[in-house]
Amino acid sequence: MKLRRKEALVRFGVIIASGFIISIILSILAVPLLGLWAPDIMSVAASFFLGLFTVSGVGLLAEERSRGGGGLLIVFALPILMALVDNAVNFNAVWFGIGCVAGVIGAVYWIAQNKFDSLASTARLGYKLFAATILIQIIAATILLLNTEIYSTEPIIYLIAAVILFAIMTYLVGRFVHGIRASNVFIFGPSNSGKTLLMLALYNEFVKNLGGTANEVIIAADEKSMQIGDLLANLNRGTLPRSTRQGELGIYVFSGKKMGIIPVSLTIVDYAGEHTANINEKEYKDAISAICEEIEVSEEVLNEEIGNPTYIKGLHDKYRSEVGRVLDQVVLAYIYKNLLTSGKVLFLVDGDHLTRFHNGGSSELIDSCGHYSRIMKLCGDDKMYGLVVTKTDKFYTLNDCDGTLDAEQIEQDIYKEWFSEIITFQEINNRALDMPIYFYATSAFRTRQPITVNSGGTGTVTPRHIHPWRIDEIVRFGF
Ligand SMILES: Nc1nc2c(ncn2[C@@H]2O[C@H](COP(=O)(O)OP(=O)(O)OP(=O)(O)O)[C@@H](O)[C@H]2O)c(=O)[nH]1
Ligand SMILES: [Mg+2]
Repeated sequence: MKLRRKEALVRFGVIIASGFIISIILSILAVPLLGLWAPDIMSVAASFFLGLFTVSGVGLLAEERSRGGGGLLIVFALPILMALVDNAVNFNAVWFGIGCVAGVIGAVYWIAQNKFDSLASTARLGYKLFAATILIQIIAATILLLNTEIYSTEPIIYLIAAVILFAIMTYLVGRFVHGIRASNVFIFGPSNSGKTLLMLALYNEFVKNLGGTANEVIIAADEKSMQIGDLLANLNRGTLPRSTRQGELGIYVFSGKKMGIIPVSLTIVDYAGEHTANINEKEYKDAISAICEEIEVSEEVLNEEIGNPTYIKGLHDKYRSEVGRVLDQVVLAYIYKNLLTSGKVLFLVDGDHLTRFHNGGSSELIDSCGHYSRIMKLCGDDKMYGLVVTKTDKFYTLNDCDGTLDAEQIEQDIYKEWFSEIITFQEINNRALDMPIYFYATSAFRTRQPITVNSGGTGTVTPRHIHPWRIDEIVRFGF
């Protein structure tokens, strides 16, 4: 479920309405002035940029995070377009058409690459150049008027009003026309939060439904035991994945194609040890310096490449023992970099905290949500976030719930019963007005089964397969 869906919708409605009203007033104010001074070159430029940003705005509707901005540009463009066409001023149909075609080419290219950030930049640039063209014309027309007519303050008042309206609209465009690099999803979770099993469940979905393939980068004494094939085979034999040990790192990158063409990828990192508390720029820089001291590589290169699993693999192959000595720093730098560059981030919340809520679990939740809220601030509001409660089968009977409605009801219940008391979660909830934040409950084992864990960390479990619940929703969040 989406946090604060209704309030965000109302806010979105107000912004769209503002864009529409600004556009109507601007049309009324500007059209008479534009009629006074509109040399061909200005009409050509204005028509081209109008076509470009309108069509780019339509393209932005294709992705949730950019939909509001796309809507804003469209409702702003329509009244002005109609006023220009109606009054036959400043409108060149051919160049408007060329602008639209350029917009279509840009939109198709960026959407196919899943780079809505680039599409949003094109749309913002198109809008700004259009606004600049119109403003230049209005200023020139005002100067003309002041020179030819008996002194009158009217054109100056029109000009000031137009400047103020464009300033407000430019602020709205800067604030709300955004897109994300939607193809990258990064999953981040502390120890024992259910990363390995969630990874296997997602692998299942990816291979079955998205024509997916996996790329694994594993750094461990026994690399084979962390490979997906091995983990699944062991599960099939009744052995749960063992806990990831200190000095081990698994990066699993799943790539697939949405609707057969749009590239999508998802990265999940499995590692031991806690990194939630020290995700910040200072720790990142310290980690980069520490790695450079151990391995002969320049800080610039490392800074550029540390988020790339293939680079880490190459580094590990070349400097095996050195990487081993600074593995913690490599993991931290890798996580930090991916949090910043991914379009979507999922934070795992260990469902075990809910099963022992009054027995220390609530403190753990306050702590995790506090860190996640801080990381959201660090990563910015240009992304989509999700909070994923794992192991839901441990505190809910899931067998009967197949429908989405039932599942959403369970999420609502969990939200109300446990999270409404967590003050740091409330902070995340407050952030949900500025950026889309989702709240999910998932399970790797829909059918609740006794899991016995022996002292070695491995155990036997009756279900020998991942039987996912709400994992498809996580995939839907990503793509
Ligand atoms: N009942 C139930 N148990 C789960 C689920 N997911 C994980 N677990 C259990 O939670 C423990 C941790 O799961 P992992 O998937 O290994 O979690 P992790 O985050 O990779 O843990 P580390 O590698 O130790 O950091 C194991 O004992 C799992 O059996 C789930 O959906 N349902
Ligand atoms: Mg693990």
